[in-house]
Amino acid sequence: MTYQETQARPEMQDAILRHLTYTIGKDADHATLHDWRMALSFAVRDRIVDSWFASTRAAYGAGAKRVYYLSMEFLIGRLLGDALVNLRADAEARAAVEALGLDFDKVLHDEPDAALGNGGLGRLAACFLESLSTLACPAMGYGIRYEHGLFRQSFEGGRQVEEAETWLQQRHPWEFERPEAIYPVGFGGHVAEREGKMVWTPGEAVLAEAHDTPVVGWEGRWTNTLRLWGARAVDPLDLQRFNYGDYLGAAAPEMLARSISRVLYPDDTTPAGKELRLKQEYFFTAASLHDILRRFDSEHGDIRALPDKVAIQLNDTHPAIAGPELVRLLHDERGLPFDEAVDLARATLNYTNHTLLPEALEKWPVDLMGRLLPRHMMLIERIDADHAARHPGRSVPIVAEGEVNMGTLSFVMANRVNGVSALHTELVKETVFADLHALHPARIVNQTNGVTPRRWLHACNPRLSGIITGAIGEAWVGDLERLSEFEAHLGDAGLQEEIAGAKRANKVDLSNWVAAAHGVSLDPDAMFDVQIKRIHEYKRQHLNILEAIALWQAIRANPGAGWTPRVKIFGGKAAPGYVFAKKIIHLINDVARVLNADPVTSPYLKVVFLPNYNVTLAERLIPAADLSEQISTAGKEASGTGNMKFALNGALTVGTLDGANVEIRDHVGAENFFLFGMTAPEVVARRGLHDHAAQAIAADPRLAAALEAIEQGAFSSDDPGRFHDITGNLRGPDYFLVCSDFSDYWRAQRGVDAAYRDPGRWTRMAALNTARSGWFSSDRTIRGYMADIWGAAPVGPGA
Ligand code: 26V
Repeated sequence: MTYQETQARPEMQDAILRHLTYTIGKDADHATLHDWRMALSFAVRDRIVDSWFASTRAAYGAGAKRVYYLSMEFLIGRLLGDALVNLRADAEARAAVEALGLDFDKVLHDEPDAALGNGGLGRLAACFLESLSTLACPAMGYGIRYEHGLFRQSFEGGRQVEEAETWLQQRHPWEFERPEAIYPVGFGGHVAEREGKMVWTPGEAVLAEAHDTPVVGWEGRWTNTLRLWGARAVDPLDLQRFNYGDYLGAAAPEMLARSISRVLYPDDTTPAGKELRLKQEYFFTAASLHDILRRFDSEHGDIRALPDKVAIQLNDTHPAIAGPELVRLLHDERGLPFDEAVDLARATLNYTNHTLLPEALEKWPVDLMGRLLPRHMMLIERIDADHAARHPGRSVPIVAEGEVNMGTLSFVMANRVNGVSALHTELVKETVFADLHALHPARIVNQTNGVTPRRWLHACNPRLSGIITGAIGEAWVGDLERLSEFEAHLGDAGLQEEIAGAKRANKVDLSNWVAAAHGVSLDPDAMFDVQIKRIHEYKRQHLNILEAIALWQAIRANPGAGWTPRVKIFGGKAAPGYVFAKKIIHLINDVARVLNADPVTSPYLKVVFLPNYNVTLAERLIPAADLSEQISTAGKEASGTGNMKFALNGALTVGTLDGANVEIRDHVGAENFFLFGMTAPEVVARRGLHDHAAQAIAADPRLAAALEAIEQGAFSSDDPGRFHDITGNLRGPDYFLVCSDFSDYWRAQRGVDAAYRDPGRWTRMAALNTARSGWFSSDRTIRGYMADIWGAAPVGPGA
């Protein structure tokens, strides 16, 4: 008899102690915080496994269609708190941990933040996994088990410093190694024709080894798998070299192979290391497809049924090699005719576009592709010729000017292509894929992004969550559109006071943490104005800091004018090779130092740049924010997802008509959103004016004075020329139209000030943002993918 059959399920406390003793091998008297966190994690994991097995059995039993989400990035953050909330075991765990004499929050905060992604694209993948489980859609995420996630950021003299991230140096309690799921992945070599068939003989191979992490949905009813591949050498040790005493050389094959899953690329702005990036892409795509076909074969007979049973989503072009790889598997290895292989692959694959920025659209040199993946290069050319033959004279080449355009390849090989907000999808149709859209007018669809309300409201903001549940019951957590019921309660003055009190308490918590962790004191009664996201010119953190400088100058000129106290909080990382973005960070830090030391202005205006922005920091900041900065140049931000998290947590947005801001404003009401700036078509027209920046500066003395202050070294007296790159750019090309949008941004911000001075009005607007943001749940997004793209249905018991 098993342990479970002979005993009633042990209480949480017993389970923690059992794991502390038998899994960790420590007794309670000598256990460290880390030991306790591990023991709690294993106790929680046990409960997830039950749901996991039941889900796997149900999916097999139903012969259900599976969804496979292929993504280079999964920005999952910490898992313990999230798992406890979804299992509805957080109160029980808190009581158990406290009964053992420990601080529950300290135990949760001991977990490293798994940063296997750069930003929005990776976090979206993590929210999607959680929603797929919540909706009981049989699904699997596939990615890479990076040993080092996104770099750790600190500041030295205001400059960004990068250090390797080390989340896997400790044992990772959530994953299960799967030594039986191991596949060789080949590179290089040659292709030869044998008996009328093309045979690829790779010159080298590595092994892809699976590591599975269960992803539990709301209320633990369904659990899917995140399968991450680690790279290993086929022959880990060169024994001959070892025996000759060449110990380093003997370990070389293993080192080389492992380098494939060693680090997450922090955006490849430099050509260096490009080859390794392409290897990473093929490595995880090939292993995933192999695994998917193996599972398909074990359940179904005829490979022609593949699109009925399998839907594969390519998260951006990073796994675009899936097109030729699937054709290779079906045609070369399984003997299907080429045309049929292409049609089957296309019926199975779908592609999501996440950016229109030309520098972010992947293109691979033909010689690199041909050297690393010779058979795939041949197939890409054949797919290209086949597409051209099907559309004589109108085709768009996949291979052009010595490069493989991965966006075109993805489009040609996809059943559906989607954008991530209504505006972005229209721009995808009109710009990058205009010609392909004309050939395939039904292929592009929109799926506006969403965020999981479990992590991004219920778990991170328990005060507001409790108030909502008190008013409308708790069904909203699993069905966010029901938040609209909250609106009917907002006339209640008592409830408004509670909402304001919760925000204030969240701000006190944040202020205490900032004081303790970073030694900066913040006034919780000041407006908390927050911009957190990757640092990029199009996101325009420099517009925000220019406004701070202009405001500082205005306060200095007239300190008694009744200014609205404000704290500007920044967070975000710059790609290590992105020099301009790093300058923006340095400028913000230099401005912060001067402004915060100014006794006249600092009661009204402070600036802080919190280092090492990650999922965990977002969970602290978003519930405490009053104002959400969404100020990208219109047409450049594909969607944004932080914008949704802020609105849901009752922050008001100051923003442009870009990405999902447009839809947020439609939902929350124009009167509850601070709009400014040019529209996407106005941006394009304005760029046509050769001196647009000079005109804008000449028309706005505040902007002119702010630029001059930077140029005169007001924030860098030791090096007045430090920011000439930034001011020179703004006075010259100013491609992202910072100067042209400045005056309207200033106007909108003074409107924000006036609204904040009326606390009743502010709280009502904030609460309406929460009540009307239910549509931005990733559950709604995933339902859209299931219906319009995957043709997938939920399966019991969670259905
Ligand atoms: C990648 C790169 C790489 C090369 C250098 C410049 C650069 C700039 C941006 C990117 C972003 C790649 C894709 C991405 O993360 N897009 C984000 O996807 C989110 C989820 O759909 C969306 O909310 C964001 O608006 C979008 O920027």
